[in-house]
Amino acid sequence: MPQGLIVAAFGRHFTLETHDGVRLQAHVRGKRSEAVVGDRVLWNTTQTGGETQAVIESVEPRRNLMHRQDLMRTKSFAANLDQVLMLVASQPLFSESQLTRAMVAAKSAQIELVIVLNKTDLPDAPLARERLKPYATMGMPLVELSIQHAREESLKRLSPLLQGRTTLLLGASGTGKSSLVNLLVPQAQSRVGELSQALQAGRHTTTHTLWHWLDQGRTGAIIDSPGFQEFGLQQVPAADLARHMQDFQPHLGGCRFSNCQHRQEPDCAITAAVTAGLISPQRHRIYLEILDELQTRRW
Ligand SMILES: Nc1nc2c(ncn2[C@@H]2O[C@H](COP(=O)(O)OP(=O)(O)OP(=O)(O)O)[C@@H](O)[C@H]2O)c(=O)[nH]1
Ligand SMILES: [Mg+2]
Ligand SMILES: [Zn+2]
Repeated sequence: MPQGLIVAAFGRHFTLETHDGVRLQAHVRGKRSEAVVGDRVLWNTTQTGGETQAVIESVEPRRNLMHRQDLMRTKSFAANLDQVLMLVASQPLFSESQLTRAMVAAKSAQIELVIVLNKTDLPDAPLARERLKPYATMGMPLVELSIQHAREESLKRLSPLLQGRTTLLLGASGTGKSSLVNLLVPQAQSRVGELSQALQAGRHTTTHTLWHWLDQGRTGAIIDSPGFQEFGLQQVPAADLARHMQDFQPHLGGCRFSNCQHRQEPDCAITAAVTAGLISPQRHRIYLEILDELQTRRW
């Protein structure tokens, strides 16, 4: 059976790319649609009403899967990734909770994450940089861009990061994910939203996850995804949350109780690190917010 790559997902319908780079519309056999963008699949053809159609027979084992799990549903972003670029913007000022959630999801899936601050041309950029300081301090890779106003410089910073790798773009609506795809792959012509409209109507310009090759040799790829608002982490066991917080890691193991939840327990190394200014109070607050969520899960 030939192998293919899933390059777009629309519910139960997919676009798959063959070895020769031909793109075909395909659907999955059976009721469950398990394939996601980035999946390698085995496929076949069937005849329906005189038409030849591609059918996905099975999904090859995944190297990793980036997904979020809300209380009611699981949303898979993409599979078999080398890294995630998490886009944040200065206007409207990004949510640190969303950033942290994406970081925890990537860490628990063992996928590297790079923070990209876009729209540094806007007046609120210094505010965004201030908010990102703890992330730089904890050693997160951080890239600053102005896709709209410094195209050449943005390209120069991005290209070495993306060559030969599969990268998922993640971020709230309007942060510039599709603008970034258009900068890198001009023939992609992804729809870019009018910011004011997109925000007022709560609309997402990009509605589907889409794979784009970066080079003729098909070695590097960038995956555009729709902006998210909610980012549930129900896939993460509550007891694992602290070790997925990069700035907590150096202090773990130092608490008096081995099952310390780092709330208000005596001799807690994490709250001590917050008091000592080694962990930002904001990060600790977000940790507690997520922990509460995970401990009230319904199953
Ligand atoms: N000022 C400024 N605006 C930018 C920059 N990059 C992108 N934009 C604008 O931001 C708006 C949203 O950009 P998109 O690329 O559609 O954002 P997106 O992340 O793909 O949004 P969704 O598809 O809804 O998730 C557009 O109006 C872009 O022109 C930038 O560097 N500076
Ligand atoms: Mg988009
Ligand atoms: Zn503790």
